[in-house]
Amino acid sequence: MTIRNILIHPDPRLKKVCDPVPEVDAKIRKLADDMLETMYDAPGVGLAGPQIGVMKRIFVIDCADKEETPDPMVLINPEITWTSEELNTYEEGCLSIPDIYEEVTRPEKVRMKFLDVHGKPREEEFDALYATATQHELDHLNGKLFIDYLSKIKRSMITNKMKKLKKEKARA
Ligand code: GNR
Ligand code: NI
Repeated sequence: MTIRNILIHPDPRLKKVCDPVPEVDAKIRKLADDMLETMYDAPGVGLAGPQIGVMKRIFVIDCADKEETPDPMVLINPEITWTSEELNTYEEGCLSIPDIYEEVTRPEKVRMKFLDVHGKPREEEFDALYATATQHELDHLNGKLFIDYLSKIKRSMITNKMKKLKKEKARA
């Protein structure tokens, strides 16, 4: 397995709509392994293809508590089939926008259909942190970041901060 480099906002690849995965083959399974390793190393509760520059509709999540056994999930070509009317506000972060945390309101529960790592069609209901994370990751596949839910002024402040961070990183 390989830890891949995580792209930092702003990057044009984080703004693009990703392509469906035509077939869940060995290459996709290797990609999923790399994404899980990269997510655990970061560490984060989710990671989407475009965050490592892979413009495909795939993300991984693991929202298990630290004390619990790991719960790695791979979602390929995910689609929302139902959202609850009840909303939930969660302080979100993103590995592509390090050290920034802001409240985002989303449906409290969602159902998604997707292909698992074996290419098997599945449908699952997500709640709590799983619901927040799956919606945050699906947004990545559509070129959307959690800061897109904030005011224009907040978003541009965060973007400027990230531009500075990237310059510092390039120098180091
Ligand atoms: O690690 C992550 N934590 C998190 C916390 C609240 C809401 C969403 C997330 S996802 C984020 C990892 C990430 O950037 N995934 O795209
Ligand atoms: Ni993210």
